[in-house]
Amino acid sequence: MKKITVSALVAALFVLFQACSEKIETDLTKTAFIPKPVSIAATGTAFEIKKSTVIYVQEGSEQLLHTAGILAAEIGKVTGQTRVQTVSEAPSKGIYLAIQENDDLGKEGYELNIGKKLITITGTNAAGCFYGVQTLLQTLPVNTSLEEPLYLATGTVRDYPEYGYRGAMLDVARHFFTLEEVKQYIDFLAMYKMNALHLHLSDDQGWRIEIKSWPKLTEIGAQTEVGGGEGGFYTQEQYKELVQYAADRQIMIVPEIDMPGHTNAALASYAELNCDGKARDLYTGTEVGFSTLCTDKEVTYEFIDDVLRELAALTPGEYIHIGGDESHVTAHDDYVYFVNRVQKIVEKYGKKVIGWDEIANAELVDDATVQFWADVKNTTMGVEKGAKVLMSPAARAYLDMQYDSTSQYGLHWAGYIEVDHGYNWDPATLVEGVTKENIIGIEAPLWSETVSNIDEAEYLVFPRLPGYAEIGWTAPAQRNWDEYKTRLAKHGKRFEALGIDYYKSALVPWEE
Ligand code: NGO
Repeated sequence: MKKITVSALVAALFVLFQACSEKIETDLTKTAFIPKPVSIAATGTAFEIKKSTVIYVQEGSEQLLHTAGILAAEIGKVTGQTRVQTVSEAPSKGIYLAIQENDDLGKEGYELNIGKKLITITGTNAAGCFYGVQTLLQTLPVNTSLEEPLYLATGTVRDYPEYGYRGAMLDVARHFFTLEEVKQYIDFLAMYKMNALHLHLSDDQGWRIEIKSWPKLTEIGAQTEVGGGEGGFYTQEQYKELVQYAADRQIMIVPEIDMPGHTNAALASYAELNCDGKARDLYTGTEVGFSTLCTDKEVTYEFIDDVLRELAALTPGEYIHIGGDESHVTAHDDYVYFVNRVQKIVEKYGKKVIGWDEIANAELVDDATVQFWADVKNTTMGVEKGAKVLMSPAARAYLDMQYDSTSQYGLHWAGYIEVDHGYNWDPATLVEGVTKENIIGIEAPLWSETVSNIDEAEYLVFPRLPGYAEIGWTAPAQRNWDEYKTRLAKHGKRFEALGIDYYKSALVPWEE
């Protein structure tokens, strides 16, 4: 009888084990990536992640180190611990993150190469590397235990986004969300390669950011919220912490001060901002369109100058959002005069203007962006005036719209948005006269009249958010609902593992 060596036996057992174990997936193309990458090529073997697997980082980039830290924390959950080390040259095994110029991949692109011994993630910049890491994380099985060996299918993903702005909004004014809750929201965006978080920081019901030169905004204006709860605000120190937390995940925060309407909280805090010089009462209802700053008082512009100066100093990102929606009690000419002046203040502090589509009624400064939410005429007028467009059509992309009439939370003034309806549209063809060249990207806003904390918000955010992320990232020709829903179905387990209270839409074949 032929002698069987120990190593041959081990090899045979390994093959047997591989064949028997459903855990080992060697076909990378079967991974349910969201957003869908530009290209995936499988090589049919597997990389084993062990406790000893080291994450190597090309030396010289703080941002890469942060990204490696985030990757190590995630892999550490399945291996117990994972070490990060900077190196000056590519290693021969382990996981390696590096920045490498690659004209084919554009500014945020990356290549993820999973070999049998070495996983390499190269991004054209730090953002690209971060996205490559997110893709790698989606290849990790959900719910693995520390005892089981962990294999990843090998192959190459090459990838880059369709749009440069891929965002979501959180309304922290109608209901206040704590720092921890906003960080959780940021984590959701990061998982799906979104890169902008628009914070709606002020509205009739609350002012949520400390402004040192106008302290009563928070002493008075932050003290309540919809329904009469206690409200809250971010100190400038806390806000900086959020900005940094987001930046570590390649997300820019776009702060919004909504004006001249949606300003009751400010009008309650300072009597002089009202035309009649009388402070308003705090407001905890959900009506819109009843408040306005006094557009012909100089103090109004001194106020805005101070607010925007302090806000710009807290904002490394390029944009400041000036709101401008639903100013129903501001006369048209006053509105135009006001928006013209406020845009100049934003420019003075070195930032680009974004506003809801109504701002197109003003003369727009260069580089202004109009956020389409409701009015096609405003939006096309904005384009004619040379503005860019951010696509947030309420009837498609509002995260606060209900799924159907049985939805627990949400509104339905713009209709119901089931998961397929939220996914099945193309920003570049939705509005006649607004084409890809005009569009900076897409943003899904979550207004918070009906949700008061992150757990309630999760029901509206998931499972629609990944779909908006994919619309922003993946070319329309590569997207189709029937295929997408099978990938989304596999993310249900991920949501559960993260404790996300998602809406289990009957349209998605969720995996048990
Ligand atoms: C509108 C309104 C908001 C509401 C939201 C609710 C815009 C831009 N202004 O969208 O104040 O909260 O609808 O869906």
